[in-house]
Amino acid sequence: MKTFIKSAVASALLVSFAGLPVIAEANVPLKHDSEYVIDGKIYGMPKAKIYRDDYNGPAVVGDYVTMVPHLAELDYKGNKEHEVRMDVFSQKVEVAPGVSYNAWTFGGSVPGPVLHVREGDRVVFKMKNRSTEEVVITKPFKGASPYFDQIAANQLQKHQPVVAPMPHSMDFHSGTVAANDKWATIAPGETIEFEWIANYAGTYMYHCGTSSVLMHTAMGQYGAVVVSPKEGYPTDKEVDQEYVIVQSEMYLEQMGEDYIYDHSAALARDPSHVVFNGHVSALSENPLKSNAGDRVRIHFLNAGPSGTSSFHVIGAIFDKVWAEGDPRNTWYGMQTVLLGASSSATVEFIVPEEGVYKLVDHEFADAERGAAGALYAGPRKK
Ligand SMILES: [Cu+2]
Repeated sequence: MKTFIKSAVASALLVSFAGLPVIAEANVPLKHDSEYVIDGKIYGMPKAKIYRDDYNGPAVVGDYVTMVPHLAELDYKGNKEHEVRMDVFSQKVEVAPGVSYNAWTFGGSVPGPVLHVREGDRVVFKMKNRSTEEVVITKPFKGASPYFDQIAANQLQKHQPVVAPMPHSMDFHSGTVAANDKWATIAPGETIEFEWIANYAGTYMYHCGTSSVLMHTAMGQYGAVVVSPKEGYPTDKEVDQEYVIVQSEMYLEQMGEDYIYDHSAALARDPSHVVFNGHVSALSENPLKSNAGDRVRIHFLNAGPSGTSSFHVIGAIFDKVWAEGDPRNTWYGMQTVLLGASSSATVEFIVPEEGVYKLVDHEFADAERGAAGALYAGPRKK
């Protein structure tokens, strides 16, 4: 309570002394002495902690952490504090039939888990570097996060534990902090813990920021955070389905029966595969579902690491597009959305009738490398 009053006072002072228009105060209480409020947003997070412990529990923890294309429902009002863990470790994953490689992962999948929060929420994040451990993720840890049940139900990537000792880090584009502190690299066996506030609505990339960033991201270390706007999107009441798609490039070369990462191909921007949600078949084996007349919302992130994406749904037009997922950035009537590496858009369209709607990167060299999927629409129900 005391800290909440501090936040309210900080805003009130700004209004009375600076003569500024009314500034919304922060909705989550200030928690640490280092914190302060500007324009209703909280800055000044305490220093990250790096330590060693013997944690060997679930590698992913969080009530609002899911596997793509799912997005957890925010079943609370206002703002809250989220405890989230995404450990880093290696897994052999399949990205196309017969094509597997030893990926570096957050939480065991490529892309990593989707985190859903509301603008203004606080995230208390922990990550252990478990790259020296064989971490099994196909054994769900019930209750740790919806992610495990979804992984158990969808093992297209055929995850198998692999040991690959390596320093790693976590860079959340959704956080506004000193990167040298919070996004610090940790050695195998170390855990990093830090906090950030979801100050800005949007769909954001997270990735490993350890050098070579090109290599660490191309090896599989990326995912999406969806920060839903405090007041929602204007169409919230009309949306029937909400999905997340993450596009990325793979740079793999065959080595005997296996595939390994090819850094010169990554530097030359010559991907072997371009994928939606980590596998050439992710959204064709398991298409998105809807019904005729539904309004579908997709949070689409182009993780790169280096390519662009021209996202298109064959047979539909995006009647609303929010660039970067910020509801102030509205575009209308778009056939494709062009996204650079780490850019996102939240798109919506009406499913015109029963049928199959292909989802593609309309840069067809990428679609032919795998960036394609489908949405199946059943009969109209309304
Ligand atoms: Cu890394």
